[in-house]
This record gives sequence, C-alpha cells and structure tokens, in this order.
Amino acid sequence: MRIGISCYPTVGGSGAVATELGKALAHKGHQVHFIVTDVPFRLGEFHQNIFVHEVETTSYPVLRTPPYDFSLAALMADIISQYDLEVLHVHYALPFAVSAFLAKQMVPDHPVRVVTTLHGTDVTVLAQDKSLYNVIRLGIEKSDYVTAVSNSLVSQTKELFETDKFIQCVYNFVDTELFHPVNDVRLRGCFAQPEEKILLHISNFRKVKRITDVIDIFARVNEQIPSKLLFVGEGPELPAARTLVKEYRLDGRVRFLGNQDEVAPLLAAADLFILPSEKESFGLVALEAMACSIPVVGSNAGGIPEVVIHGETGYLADVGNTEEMASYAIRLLSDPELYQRFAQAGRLRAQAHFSIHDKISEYEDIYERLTQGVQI
Ligand code: GMT
Repeated sequence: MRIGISCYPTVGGSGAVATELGKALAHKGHQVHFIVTDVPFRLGEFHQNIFVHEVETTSYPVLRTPPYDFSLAALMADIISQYDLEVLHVHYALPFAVSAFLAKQMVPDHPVRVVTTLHGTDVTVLAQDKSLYNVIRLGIEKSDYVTAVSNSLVSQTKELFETDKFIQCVYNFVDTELFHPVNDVRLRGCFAQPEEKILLHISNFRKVKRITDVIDIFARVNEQIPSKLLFVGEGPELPAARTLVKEYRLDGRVRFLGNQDEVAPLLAAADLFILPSEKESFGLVALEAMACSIPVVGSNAGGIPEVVIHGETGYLADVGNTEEMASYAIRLLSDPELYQRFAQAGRLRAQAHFSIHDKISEYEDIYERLTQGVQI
C-alpha cells in the first residue's frame, strides 16, 4: 500500500511510535511517505520504501505567525495526489487530523482515507483549552477512522467530546529484539558502584511527568538502599528538578543525561523505572523498560495500569503518593526473588501483548478494511 504518515518528529512517544510503525510497514514492502517538519528522530538508516517530505513554511511580514498548519495541509494534498496515497495516518489530532481534513478538501476526487491516532496530550491537555476544543473535535469527527493508544484514552475522548464516533484501541508496541535485557557491567559502572541500585526516569520533563515526585521517591529509597538516579530527557521542569536535587543534597547521587538517542542500553542497565505521571495515556517508556526486564514503579494514571500490571510487572499508587511508591521500590529492590519474578513477567508481558508484529498487523488490517470500503 501507499501510506502517508504525519507526526511530531521530535523526541517523544508519539513520534517514536509513528516512526517505528512507518519503518516496519516499509520493511513489509509498503511505500511510506513521512510528511513532517523534520526528519523523525528514530528514522535511522535509509530505506528504499521510505520517503521524507518536509513541510516548508514561509513567513510574510503581514502574517503574525508562519501559516504552518496550512502549509502542512497543502503538502499533504500534494503528496496524496503525486504518490496516489491510499491512506494518510496522522498521529495527534492537532494539527495533523485537521490539516488532513483540509488536505482532503483540496483533492476532493481522491479516495485517500485518513486514520488518526490519538496519543493523549491532544485530548487530556490541549482539548481542555476552550480555544482548541472544537478544532480538535473537528479533526476527530472528520477522520475516516480513529484509534487511541489505550482503553483509558478511548473512554476519556468519548466522554470529553460526547461523541458516538467509534474509536478503536490499538496499543503501542515495542520491538523486543531491540529492547531486551543486557547485563552490561561496564555501562552500570559508569553510573554506580556494584552494590548500588540504579533508578531511571525518562521523559520530556513536562509538568504532567511530576519530576519532583521522582526525586522525592528516590530520596526515600536512597535512605534505605544506596542508589543512584539517572534522568534522561529535557524540558520545562528541568531547572526545578536541578534545584530540588541540590536542596535534598543529592547532587552526587543524581545524574542528568539530557536527551539520548539510544535509550535501550540505559534502560537495560537500570534496576527500576520510575513513572509517577499525573497524566499518561499509555507510558511507552514503561513498556520499553518492561521489555528490558526492568520493573516499573509509578502512578495508576490514565493508561499506565493497562501496561504495567500492579503486583506483577511493577507497582502503582495514586498520583502524588510518593511514600507508597518509595515503599514499593524498596520492597522490589530488597527482595531478589520478588525482583526476578517481576523482571521476567515484564518481559513476557511485553512480548505477549505489545509485540510490534501484532500491532503493525492491526494497523494494516485497518488500512485494508478502509480502502476496500468494508463498513467499519
Ligand atoms: O509523554 C509525553 O509527554 C510525550 C507524548 C508524545 O506526544 O509523544 O506521549 C504521549 O504519547 C505516547 C505514545 O503514544 C504515550 O506513551 C504517552 O503516554 C503520551 N503522553 C501522555 O499522555 C502525557
């Protein structure tokens, strides 16, 4: 098939999922066209079935802001016609589903079908803003098919927009050959002494990630079990995190590694992944940790409980309850038998329920049914 994909190309779960989906589809022989502002961060090596079309925006003195969403829509329309796309799969309602809707108006005779995947923030954060609610709703309503990355996000979307539109849950996925357990003593040695445990958090440091909770949990754990905390990522809460680390006098125990292209080795080198988010539609990085046999301790927000099974592959507590999260972390880190059980169960769960091969087939099935006009 000829498939267009639009996503945010920067570091983040939705970009990672869209890019891995495109790569996997291309490897299966589909022609994949990324319509993006920049080359997606996980695209990697050249592949003959992958084309990248970058949106160019011009700014004119009369316009206060560059007309990015319109340039995107115009480029989508061009690519739809030029390559005779059968499907345009956009990741995020805003702006992609709306731009795709506009693009379709520009090529009214073309049978391209638009699939929108909701990843969370467009519904749980942006749609709370009155000025964006209706435009996000339009993008969802006008899509030919809508998926969301967890059942929690399906329910939240239906409730918030009071819509009867069918929304299919297609879980995110992980490549368990890329994300797998490794006993890399050398890498561990870069961060911790052999007797110390390594706690890890990876995110874009937005407020919803509750970075200060990560530090609070770590401080409590470190009082009982000598540990190190690694932070991967950058974002608005980074200065607050640095300040709190200083206040807690944990400077020597916490490392900020910034954005990293390759997170799999870091996940595999850690002992515990911490994800205390206030909102999280899925928590892709928790799944990646589980695939590396790293248990997760975090909050039971949004879709996290659909990924991390409390008492089996990790422990979850209410948002903000850092005391309970810390006690779970201590329980896991001080009981090797329990730890091993959780570590193995996480990997097995990732393989059994979130395999990249199964999820790619689910998307292919949607594309085929849509283009063949099967009533869905
Ligand atoms: O978590 C973020 O802030 C990044 C965001 C994104 O746009 O990439 O992640 C969202 O999509 C991911 C992939 O579907 C999900 O795993 C994350 O849970 C979701 N983030 C939120 O819902 C806050």
